[in-house]
Formats: sequence, structure tokens, C-alpha cells
Amino acid sequence: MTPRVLFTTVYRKGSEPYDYIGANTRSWFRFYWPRIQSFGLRFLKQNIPELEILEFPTLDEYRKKLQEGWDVVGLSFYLSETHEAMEMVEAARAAGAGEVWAGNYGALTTPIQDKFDKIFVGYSEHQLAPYFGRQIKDIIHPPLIEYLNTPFNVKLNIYGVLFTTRGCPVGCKFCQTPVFCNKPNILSLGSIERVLAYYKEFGINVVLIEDENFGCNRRHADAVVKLLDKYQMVWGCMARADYLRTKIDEWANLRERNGRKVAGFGGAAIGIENLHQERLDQMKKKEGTEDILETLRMLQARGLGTVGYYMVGFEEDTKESLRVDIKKLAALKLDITQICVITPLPQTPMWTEIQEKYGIFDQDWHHHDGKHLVWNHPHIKPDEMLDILDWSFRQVHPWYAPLRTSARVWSNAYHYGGLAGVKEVAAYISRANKFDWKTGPRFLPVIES
Ligand code: B12
Ligand code: SF4
Repeated sequence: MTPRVLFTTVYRKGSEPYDYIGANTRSWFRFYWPRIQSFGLRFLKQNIPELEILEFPTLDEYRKKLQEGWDVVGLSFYLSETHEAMEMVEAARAAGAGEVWAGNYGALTTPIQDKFDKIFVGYSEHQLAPYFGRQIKDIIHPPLIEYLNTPFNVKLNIYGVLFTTRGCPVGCKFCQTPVFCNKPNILSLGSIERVLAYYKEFGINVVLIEDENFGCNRRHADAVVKLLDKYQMVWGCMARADYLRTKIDEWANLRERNGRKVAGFGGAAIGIENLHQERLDQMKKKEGTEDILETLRMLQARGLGTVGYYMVGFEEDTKESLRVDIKKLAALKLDITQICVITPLPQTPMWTEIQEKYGIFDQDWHHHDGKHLVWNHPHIKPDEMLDILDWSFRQVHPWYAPLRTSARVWSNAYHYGGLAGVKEVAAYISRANKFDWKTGPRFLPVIES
């Protein structure tokens, strides 16, 4: 008999979903990018249909579901969600679940691993399939459809998320990805094409590639770009600056050469991490600050979108030095800037170093979210860091930042596509607001092999 297995994210506390842009801004006049689905659980469900999944249930919904009786309850969680995960483990055991499993990045948290019967590290389709008597040859990419919202609840855009590779071996000291999956592997072109065709069928013309490191397999990335071109997608990716720099012109030219109005490369998200070269070297980032900035300038000069990830709270940082650095960061005028406080993530080299040299004092896992100082910093106190972050968010995202981005998008559309380009961008708004978000498509039909 097929085992009864329920996988769930942690429970949600309020009625509003986690909003990524809200976590990095202080202005109500901003874009909203709500987390409405769990990509990880959707990949698992798409490939192992016997699995039941719950995404961000309320605690009551979860408890009620437990009453149905399960051989296994699995929890998908991040580090800052550990307390909720622990509460859910207890509830599952009290309800008589046969076993309780841990997956996703939260499963790397060594101090709580003994609370689970099994720990799954890394991408888990292949590890899980035999439990259901399945074998997975080619991982199917599920549709992952999201939207960008406004404070007025008028959605601005609808887009499909795409993963093309998984894992990264680079080994930056602060990053958990090399612990989670250090051997990059690819999602097949067949699987990628199938989901792109599906997006297109639903009128979705914008694709965001959220690989940790798009381009870590260059040949595959080239083939993916060809597919995006074939489906006339507007697309962006998360990639290292050194790779991007070699590609910006090729991708931007592709857009112009084909004269296809607004389709093509639209922008990128890059880890700037810090403006001081010696800190990048300390972290083994293997990139030059000046090169990263140059890549951002190249993107901006071509009217492309820019997202930058930045870290504060290095041991040399002081309140005064951060004021200077953040002013420089704000002067880059990126569309979105994510600022995170250095947080030692379990099993990374930085975790061991900070633990040994300074000590991690904060036992409240909620604070291990990149927005709090959880270790004994030599110059900055935790409360001071909160003030610094507040101030920093206001610098990098002034209230008019959404207008700045909108002006870029519309003028770019006009520049490349004339009136047709402007119409196309207007169509994003109408498509995003007409889409059936409640009962819209969730999974592709499974083709049994
Ligand atoms: C996309 C992404 C986001 C998106 C999420 C969008 C969405 N709708 O889900 C956004 C932008 C919202 C986001 C926000 C944040 N993120 Co983020 N994000 C990522 C990213 C780039 C990809 C995650 C992903 O979806 N991967 C694709 C799916 C298919 O893989 P997956 O989720 O890992 O799932 C697989 C396995 O984990 C496993 N699995 C998953 N669940 C389960 C459950 C069980 C029981 C089992 C057995 C297996 C299993 O199987 C799945 C399929 O193979 C990762 C980087 C990375 N390297 O993965 C960071 C990453 C996950 N984020 C991270 C962080 C820190 C954050 C933020 C706290 C950042 C911040 N400070 O603002 C917030 C918190 C979000 C929150 N509270 O909900 C960290 C997590 C560190 C940690 N230990 O918790 C990561 C690893 C980045 C990093 N290297 O630091 N993020
Ligand atoms: S920060 Fe990026 S490049 Fe560095 S190890 Fe993590 S995923 Fe790889």
C-alpha cells in the first residue's frame, strides 16, 4: 500500500503572506512580492503525486489535517522558522504520525536535527521516490506562477519562475548552498521547454530564473537562453557578476537584433555582498568589487533591471563606517537592494568562525533571518543594528523608488518596441489581474514513464 505522507511548510501567523520587498523596505508605497507558494514542495508534488502538500496553512488547518492520520509528516522550513517547525513536530507526534522528517535548508540546523526521524539534505526528488515505489528519470518542472503587487492591490505583472540548475560549488564562506548541494546538476532542456510552453499557453511572457548561480553550467545556460528566445520571453536571472559581464551584450543584442519589441533579457540579480574588496576576499567570494559594480553599471546603461544583495555587520564594520558604505550603495540606484546582517548559517565556515571567535548569543531562531545581529559583534550592539537597518532601507529604497523603476520599464518598452512595446507592458497588468490566482493551474499532467 502507498504510504500516507504529508509534507508542509511552517504555519502562517497572520492573513498576509511573507513579502520579500516588504522585508527590505520601510515605505508602504512599494512593490509587493508575496511568497504564495513553496517551490520546493511543488517540485516534490509534481514528481511524486502520491504526496500530499500543505503550503502555509494556519496552525488550526495543520492540526486538523494531522487528524487524518499519516505514516510520515515532513516539514519544509528555513532557519528563522525553526521554532514553528519544532511546534509542528510535537503536534505531529501527539497526533500519532509514524515518522517526522525534515527537509529544505532548515534541515541543516544541527542543534535540532535529533528532533526528526530522518533528515534530507539537498534536492530530494530522487531520495524520496523509492519510498513511493517510484523512479524518477527526468525531473518535471512544475509551473511556479507569481505576481508583483502594489499597495492598491492592482497587480503589475505575472511571471513564471524557472530553475535550470541546482547547487553551487563556489564555496563562499557565508553560504549554505555548498553544504546543501555542492555538485551542480541540471534540469533537462525537455523539462524546461515543457514548463515554458505551459507559461506561454497561459499568456505568461515573463520568466525569472532563480538558480543560485545561473551560468554555472555555461553550455546549459546558453541552451536555456535559446529556448527563452524561442518562446519570446522577457527574462531575468540570478547570476554572478563575472559571468554576467561576459553575456550582457550578447543577450541585449539578441533583443535588438531580433527586433521583437520587448522580448529578451530584462535584468539580473547579483550578489554585491560588500563594497570593500578585502571583505569579499575574506569570504572567498572570488570576485572583484570594481568588477561587480562595473557589471551593474553595464546593466543600467542598457536600461536593464538590477537587484543587488548586500551584507552588513562584518567584524570591521562600525556605525560610522556603515553610514558611509550605505550612502554609496544607495547611490547605485538599484531597483531592489536586499540588505542582510551577517548571520552565521549552520554548517558554513562562517558559522564555525563566528562561534569560536565571538560567540552566538541569540537563541531565538526568529532572529536568524538576516535582519538581526545574533552574535557578539565587536563594535555594534543588536539594537543599534536594528536602527542601522531601518536607516539603510530608507536610503536604498526611498519612497519614489517604485516610480524610478516604473519609468525605466516604460521608457525601455517604448525605446525597444515603440507603441507596441508600451501596449505589451500594459498587457502585463491586465493579465496579472485577470489570472485566476485561486484555482489557476498548479501542476502539469504527469506522463508516466
Ligand atoms: C527563491 C528563494 C527565495 C524566494 C522564495 C520564493 C518562494 N515563493 O518560495 C524569496 C525571495 C521570497 C526568499 C526569501 C527569503 N530567503 Co530565500 N532563497 C531562495 C532560493 C534562491 C531558492 C529556493 C528555492 O525555491 N529553490 C528551488 C526549490 C525546488 O528547492 P528547495 O526549496 O530547496 O526544495 C527542495 C529541497 O529543499 C527539498 N525539500 C524541500 N522541502 C522539503 C521537505 C521535506 C520533508 C523533504 C524531505 C525535502 C524537502 O526538496 C525540494 C525539491 O528538490 C534559495 C537559494 C538556494 N540555494 O536554494 C534562497 C534561500 C533558501 N533563502 C534564504 C533566506 C535566508 C531567505 C530570507 C530569510 C532572506 C531575507 N533575509 O530576506 C527570506 C525568508 C523567506 C521566508 N521567510 O519565507 C536562505 C536560507 C537559509 C536558511 N538556512 O534558512 C537561502 C538558502 C539563500 C542563502 N544561501 O542564504 N527566498
Ligand atoms: S553565494 Fe552564490 S556563488 Fe557563493 S557559494 Fe553561495 S550560491 Fe555559490
